[in-house]
Amino acid sequence: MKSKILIIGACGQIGSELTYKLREIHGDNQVIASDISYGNLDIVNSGIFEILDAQDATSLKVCIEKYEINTVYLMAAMLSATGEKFPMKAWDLNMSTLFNVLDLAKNGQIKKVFWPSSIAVFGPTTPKDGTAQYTIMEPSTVYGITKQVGERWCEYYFNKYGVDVRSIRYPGIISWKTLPGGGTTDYAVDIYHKAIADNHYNCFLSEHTELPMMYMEDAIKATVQIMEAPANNIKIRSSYNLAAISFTPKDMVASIKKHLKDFTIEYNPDFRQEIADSWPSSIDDSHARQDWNWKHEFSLDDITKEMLTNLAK
Ligand code: AKB
Repeated sequence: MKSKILIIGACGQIGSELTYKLREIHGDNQVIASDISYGNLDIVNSGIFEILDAQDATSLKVCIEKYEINTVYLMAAMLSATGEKFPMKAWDLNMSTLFNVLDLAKNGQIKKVFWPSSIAVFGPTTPKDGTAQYTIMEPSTVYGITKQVGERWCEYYFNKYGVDVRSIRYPGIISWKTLPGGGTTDYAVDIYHKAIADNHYNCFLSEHTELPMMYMEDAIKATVQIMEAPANNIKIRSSYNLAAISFTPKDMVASIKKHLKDFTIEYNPDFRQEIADSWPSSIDDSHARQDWNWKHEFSLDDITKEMLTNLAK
């Protein structure tokens, strides 16, 4: 089956880079980028682009039929920090878009679905170090609740209706091309921008807050890998733990100082500290490594070098 792909949320941090990568692999005309607004002109002008509100089931169906789409990457979501400000909006957006996509797949109009989950499915009662695939999951953010519930529904649609849905629990993702928006891990991107602009950063998390993180190139590689793996290799139909590295803001400062020796930081934790404190410090992703050969490449120092070099251009 030749893939005809729709990316929902293509203007966002992961959606934009996924669009470029999938066009490289499948060809420009095979990949339709869509978003609710013209949020990223590079993406809008980079190939076929549709304005699409995936909360509206009819508009989504029309778009799927117009382009004879068989594969959907549902990257639109309200993230953890914004979700705490607008709980019902986060619930409505994150759940309705998922149901709209899963239902089209259940009816046979879509053959394959990618849906991102997150480390936010874990909560304050989850063991923090080397968090296992199967463990206590009592998320305390609305975003985490939507991801946990979404995982259960993905598994349900696979078991009951045979929907080929695949998912990854992304950690914080670091990239220089498109800014993240509304997440708790966003500090790990902001810090590089401010390092280049001001040689100083005002950090909204405390210096010892350790969180799982990953460079965008690794995240895109994992996304492509899980979607290309034979269906039989995908043993987990809720969502896979996925990990690369874990570090604290203090570790980042040490890494940045290797390039910018006068870089300074101050710590002023805000409401996002409580969210970060409820998440794991590190993740055991051995199932992803076993089932579809996942392996990360980028260390913290690799990421720092890439970020500072590209942002300074
Ligand atoms: C967030 O911080 O909300 C996201 C995530 C970890 O899913 N980056």
